[in-house]
Amino acid sequence: MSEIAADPSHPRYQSLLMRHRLEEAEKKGMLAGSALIAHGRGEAFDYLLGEQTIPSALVATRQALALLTSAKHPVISLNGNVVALAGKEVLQLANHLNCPVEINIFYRTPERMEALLNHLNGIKQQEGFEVEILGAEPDARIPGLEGPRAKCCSRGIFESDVILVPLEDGDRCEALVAMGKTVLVIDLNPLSRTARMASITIVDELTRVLTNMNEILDSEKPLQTTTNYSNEQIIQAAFDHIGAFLAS
Ligand code: PTJ
Repeated sequence: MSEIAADPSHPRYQSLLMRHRLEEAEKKGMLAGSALIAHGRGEAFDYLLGEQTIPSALVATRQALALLTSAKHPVISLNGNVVALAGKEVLQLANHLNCPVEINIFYRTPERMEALLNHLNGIKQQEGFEVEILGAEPDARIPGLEGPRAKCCSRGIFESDVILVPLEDGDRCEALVAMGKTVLVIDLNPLSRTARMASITIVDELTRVLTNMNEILDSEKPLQTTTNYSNEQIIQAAFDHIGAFLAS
């Protein structure tokens, strides 16, 4: 790691650390070719949000957690960026929730799957997490999607009722909603089709959301879902925040 990225007092520490994690993951063959572009788009939106968890995102985070803790078959879907940026935090969350994770990547190759599985299994062993890691042997398909990105596991994504899919693409989000699932997404871009399609959209940065979720699970139980929850209002609150930032 560069000297700057290793210094937590540096104002850009968090951002540099995330970039460093992606660089390392790229060397291990974990990432899609467009992973860094996707990250850059996320960074641009995070800048507009003030690189912080805005109040509406925290409301969405709590609602998502309440749905995950009351689900029959919760699952967390993982792509290359999520494993690279927050492999430990996401396994910690799955360990808390006692649910499986499933590696389900858009640009699927055997080499990437192996690199991602190795990385996650290493963290699991090191941290002593008891989490089932699915994805290596898909035996089902997400209806309405073409090609390798439709592949999934029956015991994971296919049979889940509530699914957390950080950094999802719009098509797949739509297909999962069409399967009748409650789809929880994390996306810094409130304009994305994913953000608009999902049941719950958390407009916040991935690692902040996972840290918040783990802290909430450590300190508050049980969580209650809000009955009059509106995803549209939550997304509007993110637009309002960005608008106020740009006007200031
Ligand atoms: O590993 P794969 O093959 O499944 O591919 C993963 C990527 C992310 C490359 C792929 O799904 C992709 O191209 O995604 P998109 O369509 O670019 O969407 C990524 C979305 O995530 C964008 O709307 C970004 O704003 C957002 N984003 C990027 N980094 C973060 C983020 N949101 C929250 N936290 C981040 N760290």
